[in-house]
Amino acid sequence: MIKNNYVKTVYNSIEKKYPYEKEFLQAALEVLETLEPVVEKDSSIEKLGILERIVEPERMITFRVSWVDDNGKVHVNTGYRCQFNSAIGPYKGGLRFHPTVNASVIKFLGFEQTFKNSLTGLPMGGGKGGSDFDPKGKSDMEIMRFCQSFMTELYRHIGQFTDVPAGDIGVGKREVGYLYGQYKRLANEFTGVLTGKALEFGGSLGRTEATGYGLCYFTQKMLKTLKNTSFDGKRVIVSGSGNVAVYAAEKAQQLGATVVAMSDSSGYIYDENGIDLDLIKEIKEIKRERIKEYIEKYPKAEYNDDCSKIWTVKCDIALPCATQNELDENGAKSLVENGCIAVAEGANMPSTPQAIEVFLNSDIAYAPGKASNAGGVATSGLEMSQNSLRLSWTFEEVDKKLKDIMENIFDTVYRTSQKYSDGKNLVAGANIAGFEKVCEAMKIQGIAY
Ligand code: NDP
Ligand code: 2IT
Repeated sequence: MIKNNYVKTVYNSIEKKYPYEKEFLQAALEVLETLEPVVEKDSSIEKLGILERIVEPERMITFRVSWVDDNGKVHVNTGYRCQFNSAIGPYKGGLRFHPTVNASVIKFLGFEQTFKNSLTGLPMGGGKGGSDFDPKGKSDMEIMRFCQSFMTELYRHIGQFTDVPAGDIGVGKREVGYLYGQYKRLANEFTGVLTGKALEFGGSLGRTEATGYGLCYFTQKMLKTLKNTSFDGKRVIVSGSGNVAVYAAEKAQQLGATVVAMSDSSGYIYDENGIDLDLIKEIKEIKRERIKEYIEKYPKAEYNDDCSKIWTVKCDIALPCATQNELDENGAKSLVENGCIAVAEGANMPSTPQAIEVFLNSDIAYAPGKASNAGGVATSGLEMSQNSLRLSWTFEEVDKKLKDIMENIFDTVYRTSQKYSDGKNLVAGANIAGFEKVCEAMKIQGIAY
C-alpha cells in the first residue's frame, strides 16, 4: 500500500496509461513502495519529476521480424528493444527469445535492469529486448536466420557507446554469435556491441558462469552476515536448468552444498543423493532436451510433471533461477514450513508480491534478484572493459572481480536497508541503493527528456 501522495499519483498514472502491462506494473509498484522514505526526505525528487521520468522508458522500439523456416515458409515475430534509462551509462541488458515475451515483459525487465546495473557500481544504464520467437525445436539454420533478421532492424539502434545487448532466456552463445555476425556485416565495424560473446571473438572468461556464481557469492555473504552460516552441508533446490541455474548449482556444490532438485518448464527432478550436474549440462546445454531424461540414467531419482511444486521439496536454501512469478504464495509458505533459511533470486522477479510478503514476515533471509543476480551484467561490464582495452583477463581475475562486486552489492544493500528499515528488508535496501545513484545522475544532467 502506497501512503505518500506523490508516489501514489505516479503509480496511478502508469496504472491508467498501461492497464494491460501487468508485469511492468508489478515491478514498478514494488520499487515505488520502497522509495517512499527517500521521497519524503528529499522534496527535489518531486519538483524535478524524477519518479515520473524513472517509470517511463526513454525509448521503446518495436519491430517486425520476418524469417524463413527450413521448408521455405515465412514466419513473422515481434522484436523489442526497451532503452529504459541512460542516466549512468549506455543502455545495457539482455535479449529474451520466448513465446511469452511482450511489451510488458520487456518493460519490466528494462526497468529492473536500471536499478540492478546501478548496484554493480559500473557505468551502465538499463535496457532490455527480445522477441516472442520460440527457439524450441528450431534448427540451427532457423535460429541463424531469425537472429539475422532481428539484427537487421536492431543494429541501427545499438552501439558500443549507445546500447549493448546480451543474452537472457533463449539467448546464449549460439544466438549472440549469429547476432554479432550480422551486426558486424551491417555496421562494418568490430566493436564490443554485444556481451556474452564466445571467447574466440572478444568474449570474457567467466561470463558464462557469472550470474550463477555471482548469485552464490552474494548468498554466501548474506548467509554469513544474517545467519552466521554457510553453504557447507546445506540442501539446496534450484529452479530452472538453463544458464543461471546450472552455474548456481555448480558453485553451490563447490561450496559444499547438496543440490537435490532442479526443473524445467515441464517438471522437476528430485535426487536425494545430489544432482549429477554433468548430466544436466549434457541434457539441457548440448542435447537441448527435457530434464525428465535425467531419471533414465538415475532411476532412483524422482520426476514430477508440475514444475511449480519444486518449492515443496524440503531444503535449507532455495535459488529460483527460471522466470518471473514462478514462486507464489503457496510456494513461499511451503519453504517457510519446511525450515528453509534463505531464498536468493537468480531469475528476474521470480517471486510474486504475495510470496515476498511471506518471506519478509518470516525468518528467511531473502535476496531480491536485482541485487543477487547482478553478477551476469556486472561481468558483461567487465567484458566491455576488456574489449575497450583490447586485452583479456584470466578466469581467476574475472572471478575475483565478480566476487568483490557481489560482496560489495550485499554490503551496500544491507547498509541501506539498515538506514531505511530494520536491516532485514533487502528489497528496500536494493531498490533505494539502486535508485539513489540514478536519481543523482538524472538531477545533474538536467531535464531534456
Ligand atoms: P535459459 O534460457 O538459459 O534457461 C531458462 C530456464 O528457465 C530453463 O530451464 C527453462 O525451462 C526455464 N523456464 C523458462 N521459462 C519458464 C517458464 N515460463 N516456466 C518454467 N520454467 C521456465 O535462461 P537463463 O538461465 O539465462 O535465465 C533464467 C532467469 O535468469 C531469467 O529470469 C533471466 O531473466 C534471469 N537472468 C539471466 C541472466 C543471464 O546472464 N543469463 C542474468 C540475470 C538474470 P525450459 O528449458 O523448459 O524452457
Ligand atoms: O537480466 C540480466 O541481468 C541479464 N540477462 C544479463 C544482461 C547483460 O547485459 O549481461
